[in-house]
Amino acid sequence: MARKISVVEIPYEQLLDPSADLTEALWRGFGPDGLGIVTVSGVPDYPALRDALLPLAQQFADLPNDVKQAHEHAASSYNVGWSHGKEALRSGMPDTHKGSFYANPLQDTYDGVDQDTASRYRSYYSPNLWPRQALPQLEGCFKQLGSLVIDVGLLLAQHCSKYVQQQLSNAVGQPLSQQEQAQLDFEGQLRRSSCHKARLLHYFPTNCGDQQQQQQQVAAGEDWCGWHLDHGALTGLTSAMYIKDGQQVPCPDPSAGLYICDRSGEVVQAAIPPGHIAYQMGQVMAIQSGGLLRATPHCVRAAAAGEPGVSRNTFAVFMQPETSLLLEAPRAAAGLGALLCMDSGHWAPGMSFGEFAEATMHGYYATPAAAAAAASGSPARSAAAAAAAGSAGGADATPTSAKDVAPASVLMAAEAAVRKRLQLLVSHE
Ligand SMILES: O=C(O)CCC(=O)C(=O)O
Repeated sequence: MARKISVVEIPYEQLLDPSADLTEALWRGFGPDGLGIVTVSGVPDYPALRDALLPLAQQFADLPNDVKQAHEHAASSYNVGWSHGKEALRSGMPDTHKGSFYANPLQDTYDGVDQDTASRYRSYYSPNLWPRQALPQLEGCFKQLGSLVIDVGLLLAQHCSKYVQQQLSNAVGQPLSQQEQAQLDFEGQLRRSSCHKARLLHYFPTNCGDQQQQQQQVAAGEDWCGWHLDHGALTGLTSAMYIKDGQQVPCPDPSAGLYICDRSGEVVQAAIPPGHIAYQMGQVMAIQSGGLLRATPHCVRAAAAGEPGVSRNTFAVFMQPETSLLLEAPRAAAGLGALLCMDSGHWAPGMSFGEFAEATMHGYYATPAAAAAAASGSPARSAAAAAAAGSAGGADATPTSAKDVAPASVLMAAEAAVRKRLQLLVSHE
């Protein structure tokens, strides 16, 4: 059984103070030994907004099928509105365990985006599709909580910039150039972006629907959400709410929930307290920091057994830069070797975020034809293609096995050297 760990906590009051020194917390949470996740406690209004939104995941899932289908959007590869059974499980079977409702919580339309960009990146630049008649309260609750999670994430991004800039200027022994500082202005890049995407997730009770198939999948170790790295900048995540018959209930299986693969390859269970917002590091900031910040390999394990009829509901907010942002690793990081030891996935120098996201998505397609079908937004895709399309809006890349995202275990010797070097830099302050 995996160890349960508590995640590094940063009080909101500290985040609000731009001069607060969060070096230690950021090092422990996002540094080379960290899990790539921190939680923020004490955010005003957060508990009430979470309590208002998460039950709506259940209510949307309970709507008649034709209503849900009317809120599907194939042209965005199901990265807008309702998505169910479009992603694939590790076995290649369509994932019917969970349903997601996707939207950009900050804007409904993209009038300022040029036509070529909008049609190339339809998963980002397709208008929101709200169920204004079927579930009118969803839009307001989704936007309110989504905006709050982004606002707090921007504060965190600002501290991450400061942290990385300090480490890098210590490493080179001089202040960074203005250009280098601008490349590391994560907060500014995210504040200007129109590519954020939030996902209201509903994991159906493990013992509803095709019980035999579900039991076989859980017995085979199939996860509710497979191992992956988020390919955006930062992902805000609420703790999950379990619901039965419209009422909140305790989690039916203590081993269900979020798991993270740590830097030594050990899989641990991460607990997010209900009053905290968690932030996971994504590949974008990992690349941009030259590996000083590490992305989080994570998955969600299903409840193996328990009371019938209990669903899991949560909300993930993928904070992402504009598709045109050039993704660069800082030159000052070259000597640290940290970049060599991290999983930068399908990134290559010179790529924009949009190209990186596209490469990430296509990298997980089973065949070029499936990739092409999904890129064209065709609904007639294979489950594997659909799985990758699930990541297109900046959600997550869904690799086929844990080994795809556990690079630390094969690079441990090099990691140890880099860790020592970085530790010296941190303690040097
Ligand atoms: O359900 C969760 O707790 C996490 C969801 C997740 O990892 C994702 O949507 O990428």
